Amino acid sequence: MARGRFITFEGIDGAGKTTQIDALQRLIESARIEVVRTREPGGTPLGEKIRGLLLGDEMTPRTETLLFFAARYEHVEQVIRPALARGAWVLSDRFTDATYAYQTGGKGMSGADVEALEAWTLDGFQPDVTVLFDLDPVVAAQRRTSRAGEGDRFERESQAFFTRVREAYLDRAQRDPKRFLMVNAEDTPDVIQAQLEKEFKPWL
Ligand code: T5A
Repeated sequence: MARGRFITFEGIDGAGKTTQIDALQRLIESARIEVVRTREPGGTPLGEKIRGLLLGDEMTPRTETLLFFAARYEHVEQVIRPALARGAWVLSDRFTDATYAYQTGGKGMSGADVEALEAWTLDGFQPDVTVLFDLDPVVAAQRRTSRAGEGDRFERESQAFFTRVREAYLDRAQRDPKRFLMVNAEDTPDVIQAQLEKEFKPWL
């Protein structure tokens, strides 16, 4: 059986990923292909517990980075690799690029340290495609404030923080243009959905 595809979705908080992952999941399932829909932090019972800590508790950026990779290692070993091996497509709301964007770009952790953790835990394992939803942090903040509640620990960060995160994502995309698929997240949901359908339909 052919190995499945591993697609990740990235962007600053409120960029519109969830909306589009729903649509892409429907498209792939309509071709009778198994889809494993997952997210980071999270994706396993242990990872979901770590998610609760990461989104709720104050901690140093270094602890935060280690916890993201601890949850990710479980996720890759228990869920992602087995799903790909049986031919499923894995759609993950965030993966390692988020650590480079948020912990390195946003919080100033060393990129070399993150690279070392990535090499140790993932041994070169990477998504086949990463869809990057690029959005002005001002627009993203407006979208987030239209939702109920005060948001998690990350969503309460400043606009300057999200500007650095966005720049770090764009830098990663520029360094690896073959893997990244850019989406202008200011387009309407219909336009973005059509772009993703056009991109992925030939793969089905
Ligand atoms: N994190 C994560 C790290 O710091 N390091 C890491 O390594 C990892 C893996 C996760 C947090 O953890 C951080 C990053 C995050 O801060 P989360 O709750 O999973 O937290 O947060 P998000 O993944 O950002 O989820 P969000 O729900 O905030 O954002 P989405 O999914 O991008 O946005 P979505 O689809 O919910 O849409 C937001 C709003 O905009 C509207 C929607 O209806 C919704 O109201 N919308 C649009 N409006 C106009 N035009 C469009 N095209 C629209 N698309 C959606």
